[in-house]
Amino acid sequence: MITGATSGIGEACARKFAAGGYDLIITARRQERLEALKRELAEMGAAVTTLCFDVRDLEATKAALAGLDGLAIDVLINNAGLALGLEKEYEGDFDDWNTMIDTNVKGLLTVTRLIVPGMVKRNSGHVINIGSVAGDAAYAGGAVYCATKAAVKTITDGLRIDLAETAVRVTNIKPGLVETNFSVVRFHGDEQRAENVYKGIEPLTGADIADVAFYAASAPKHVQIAEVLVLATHQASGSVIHRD
Ligand code: NDP
Ligand code: 8X3
Repeated sequence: MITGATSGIGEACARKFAAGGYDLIITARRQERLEALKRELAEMGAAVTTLCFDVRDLEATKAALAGLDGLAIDVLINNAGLALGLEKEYEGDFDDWNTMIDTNVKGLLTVTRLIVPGMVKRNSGHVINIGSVAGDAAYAGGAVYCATKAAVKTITDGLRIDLAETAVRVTNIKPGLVETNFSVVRFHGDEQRAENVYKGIEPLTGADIADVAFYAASAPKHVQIAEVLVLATHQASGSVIHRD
């Protein structure tokens, strides 16, 4: 099950796991894109269920997941998320803050809370959370987004501790710059500004992150890839990026 599968990292994960023989539950808010991806993945031989809901909406999330009717989920990729804005903290937009916190933190928690009990019952499963290098340290204009990804790190660590007595594995993948729709969303549709983020550096792709997620899920059962920081070669940290 992959949340936020209509674009970027989630979509790439869907392709990678389908190619690797998994059946898929793909979720996001845009039904048409889910259906288009479903058709593509079905051609690869995957059985695909689409669930259209907003992870910020607790009741809608509960209702959508209840519809799975006990389907066993082997791997949950908590990927749905976003950054909004790059303003100084003292000038930030209240709605942007709420959307980031509600999606990246509370939405991830909600899905986790609803899916993990089944994994515990079966004593089998894997939760892969998409954190970020942004969770390692704040960068200019990124305080609230960075804080949500620091929260993802802590929430992931806490889940791993709470599941240590089970065979369920927990992974935090922390990408750096990945060229997806992320920056277009961050800059509220300003494509020119979004393009500038990836100028002068070869960024990661969604497929690069999907490779890491697939590796973590494919590791022998006694191996738990707890955390992975994945950066473009010319990125050294959240704020050190060498550009030609
Ligand atoms: P995209 O914008 O390309 O994809 C984001 C996905 O999340 C979309 O499928 C979107 O689907 C879904 N989504 C967003 N909000 C919600 C919501 N409220 N409910 C359900 N689904 C939602 O960005 P990325 O692929 O880059 O981002 C994926 C994850 O990776 C995010 O958590 C992001 O923070 C993280 N990340 C990204 C990096 C980057 O540089 N790109 C680096 C590090 C981490 P829809 O709009 O259809 O709902
Ligand atoms: C996304 C990567 O560096 O733009 O989490 O915050 S960054």
